[in-house]
Amino acid sequence: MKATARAHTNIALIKYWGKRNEQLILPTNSSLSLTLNGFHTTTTVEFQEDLTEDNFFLNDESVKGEQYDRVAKFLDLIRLRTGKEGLYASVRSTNEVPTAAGFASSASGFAALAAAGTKAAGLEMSSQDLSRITRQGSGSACRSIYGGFAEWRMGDRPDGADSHAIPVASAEHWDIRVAAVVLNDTMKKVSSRAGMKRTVETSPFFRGWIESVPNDLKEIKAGIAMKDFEKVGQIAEANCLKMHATTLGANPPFTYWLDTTMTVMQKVREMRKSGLPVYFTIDAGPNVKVLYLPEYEEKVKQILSDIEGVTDVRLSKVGQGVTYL
Ligand code: 2P0
Repeated sequence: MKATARAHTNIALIKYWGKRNEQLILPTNSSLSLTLNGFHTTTTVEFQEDLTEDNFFLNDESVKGEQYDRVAKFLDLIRLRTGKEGLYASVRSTNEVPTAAGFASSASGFAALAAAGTKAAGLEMSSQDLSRITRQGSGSACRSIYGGFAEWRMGDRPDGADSHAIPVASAEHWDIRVAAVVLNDTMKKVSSRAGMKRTVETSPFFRGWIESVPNDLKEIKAGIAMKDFEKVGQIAEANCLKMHATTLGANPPFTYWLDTTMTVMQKVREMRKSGLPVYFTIDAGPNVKVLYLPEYEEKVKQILSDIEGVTDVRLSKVGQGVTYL
């Protein structure tokens, strides 16, 4: 009745941006990510007969409100499978995903919760089953079940049975690195959930986004197989720009970028011009992630740290999938 699991966050090279079913969390496009070893969540779930409701502690603090509701709702999915509907759980999570680094801790959070929760409930699950149920906690989390490079296949079934991640290449396949460039950020955020909803419903550019993803995905997978860094970087950077372009067409329009976001993007382009192979990608926030090869680590870190408005640069390698402790 008790289990502990650890999961790492991931960074999408081909973005998940848009839902076709909000209830089941079914996406409008397939996506592809890199699991990162630097940032993880460890979660223990224990189902206990004497509890009258679920409780959730994050870094030793009791969590209530929306975050608690999402966890309890996810545990309902597990209870539905086991038929033990009055059996509540104690959930204890430790997050080693600095929120300031602009990584969604929901990816590692829901992957760890799903792994620990299903195991504690005695459910036998394949990685694919686990990815499928994790998806219903948070979409991007379904990719964190796997290490290395993972693709979330959107599927086409209305019930979501074919919408889950699959492994594309292991962490050992290719040592590429990610620098998370943290900015001095005071912007009020549009959550990714709200942002993608507004974009799907109102942006005329959304159609162009959807139409362009299948080719990006096909090309980036070829690039990963060949370990062609320029190809992978170019596609990832262009795919990120297309995703962000959709938000400018939304009603009301919005952007996740700050002036310093664009300063970092420009610096990355300059580094490329001077012969350093580096590419950027950006999620639903202002921080920039820079892809680079290990031999350039010192130089890349130095240049990025020197940019005005950059408060921290966190480095990460490719990481492993879910593990049980
Ligand atoms: C991604 N993002 O592929 C994209 C890129 C943000 C930009 O997945 O509503 O937190 O829980 O399914 O997974 C963020 O969306 O959204 C996200 P829900 P999630 O990583």
